[in-house]
Amino acid sequence: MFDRVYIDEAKKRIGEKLTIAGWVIRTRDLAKIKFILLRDKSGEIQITIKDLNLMPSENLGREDVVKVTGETVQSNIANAGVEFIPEKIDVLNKSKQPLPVDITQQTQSELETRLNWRFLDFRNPQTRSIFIIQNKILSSFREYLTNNGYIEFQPPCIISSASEGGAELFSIPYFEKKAFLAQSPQLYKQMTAISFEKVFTITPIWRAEKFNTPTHLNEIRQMDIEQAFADDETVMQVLEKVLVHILTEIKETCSEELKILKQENLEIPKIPFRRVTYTEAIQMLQNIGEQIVWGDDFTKPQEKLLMELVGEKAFFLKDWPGAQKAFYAMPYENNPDVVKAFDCIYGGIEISSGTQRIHIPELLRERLKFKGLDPEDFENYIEAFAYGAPPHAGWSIGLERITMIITGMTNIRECAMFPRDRERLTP
Ligand code: AMO
Repeated sequence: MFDRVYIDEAKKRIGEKLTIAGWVIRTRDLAKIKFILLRDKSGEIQITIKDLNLMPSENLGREDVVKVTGETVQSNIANAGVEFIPEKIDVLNKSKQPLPVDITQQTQSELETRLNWRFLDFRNPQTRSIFIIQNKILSSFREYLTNNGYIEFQPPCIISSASEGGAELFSIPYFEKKAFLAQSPQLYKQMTAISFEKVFTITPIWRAEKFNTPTHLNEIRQMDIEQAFADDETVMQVLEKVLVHILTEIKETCSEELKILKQENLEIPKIPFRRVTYTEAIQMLQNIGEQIVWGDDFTKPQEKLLMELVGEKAFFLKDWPGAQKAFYAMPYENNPDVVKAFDCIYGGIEISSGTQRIHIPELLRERLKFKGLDPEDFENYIEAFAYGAPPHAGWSIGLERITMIITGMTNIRECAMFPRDRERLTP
């Protein structure tokens, strides 16, 4: 068994014989004394070597992996107030030198280089902080929904038809048939919600969008809910609570990481978030001279402008033109051009969107045709609503987008461990 204690624990257990292990951050040589700064997942400690016979025969370099047995002592000189005095130093593995990326916080390598060497970049405190926060986003999302009666479901990732519009699908050969990578768990969450009532999932999805932007990837993780006996307003209220829960958890448990990322002033938006209708938003933009007409989608800069005009970090944009939203969005009875759909804008970008769904088979067929899709391709899904499907609604949060805003990143690639974009398939 590999017996060792983490550095943060070793720092507290003064005077005990212990073994620690980790990576060499740097070494320093004085005439009769040597220092190794050692890092593991819990922290850093200075190892002070007064008996030079203990030094490994080969010089130690950055990121060499070592195991050290010795004891922690109080120190007036070391920054942390303690240092580790070794009895034995074993080199477990050497690292090639020089390192291809700088993993200290002093100088940052180019993003492309860091992504090429992602496993090393994970040792950079800023990158680590992004993914520790992302982990918290996921666990607090799951925790909130589980505690509030939602069941986690597992959608398939290989599907036979589009759900969000045909243009963005990756197709794959599937024995004698053609299949696609899921672009959303949409159809499956509806089919589970009309029986389980409250469901959620965290799942990868793929979009074959050709453009390269700071807010788009071709593979993302979506955090979705779907709820029966619900309309758009019901699930907007769930979204507000989920977002506030996630932010509160991060504020309480990730203060160190927020500090490293200079986001310690993370605000928790007040519930209820403001609801701005699509029509009001168009008027706001037109009033300041933006070129936009009713029916257009907002550009990313216009989403940012709207945030300034609305004056809130988080708000909803609701009641969209049907042409802008997917075929399954429920139209208003008295105004079928407008659908019960919403986006949540947070930190100036769309982090989530949702709708009340159409639960009436005939209306669904009609809307599919209106969107230029063939109802025949969706028969299996449409049939699900012919056997007592309650009104239902749901939404999806893009994991990488919400991570961007919370961690203050301007490029979404920073927020995917192994991003997939138009150019990048490795690592
Ligand atoms: P939508 O297509 O708006 O809706 O996606 C929901 C959320 O997923 C994220 N997202 C993306 N993030 C990065 N790169 C992309 N290419 C990308 N595409 C989407 C965004 C977006 O808000 N089924 C519906 C949701 C629903 O109605 O329940 C859907 O997928 O954060």
